[in-house]
Amino acid sequence: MNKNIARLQFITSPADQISYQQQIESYVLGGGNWVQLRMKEESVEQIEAEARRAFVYCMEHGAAFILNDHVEIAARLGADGVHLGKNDMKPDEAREILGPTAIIGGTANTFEDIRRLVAQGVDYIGLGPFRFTSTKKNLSPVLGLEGYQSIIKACDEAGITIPIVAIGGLTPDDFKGLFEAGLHGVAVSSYITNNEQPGAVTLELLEQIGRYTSAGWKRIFKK
Ligand code: TZP
Ligand code: MG
Repeated sequence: MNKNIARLQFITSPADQISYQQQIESYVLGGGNWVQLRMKEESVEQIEAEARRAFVYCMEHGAAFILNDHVEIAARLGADGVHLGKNDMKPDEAREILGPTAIIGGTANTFEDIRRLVAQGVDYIGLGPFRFTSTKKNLSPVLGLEGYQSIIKACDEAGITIPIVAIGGLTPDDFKGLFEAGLHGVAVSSYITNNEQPGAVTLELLEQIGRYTSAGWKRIFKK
């Protein structure tokens, strides 16, 4: 099954100046096609209402809609998928509920995490954090570029080819090193939400990523 895992994934975060829905609309209108709705402080009812609105918008605009944590809500809506951390429902259990076509992502901080998640049937991995970020509480140890390089090397040696997406305090200056290290993509929250023009900055990020992921660049880089 070909599940298209985007190279620029947007993750919502609470911000004074811009609602979740406005964040999503700006990112999608800026060209983005992968939204993860992440709401940590709100009630389940609020999350479901927000998710319903966001999912409809994403569907109408051709973007994948991934819900953080809440498998039951994702199942009720028919969302494209879920993203699960260590303390959430296990991916194989989520698969039972959501079925084979759903996209299931998992959070990893180590190579061992990746191995476990692959065995549980996830479709992509969010590996991080790259650096400190206040967007997430209870942050795992920071990996830095060297951390990514050694984990990707271990994956290569183990024959693990699952798409891995970097996350945590990312800015476009980090992208070149991460794509050179073999990351499939990047997940960004505050760099987009805190920007005065979240749509325009999304387009810039996509442009930057295109430079590092086009076939031509890969050929040149591999030499
Ligand atoms: N998981 C690891 S870091 C992080 C999550 C959800 C937050 C990413 O947000 P930001 O603002 O891009 O650091
Ligand atoms: Mg979670």
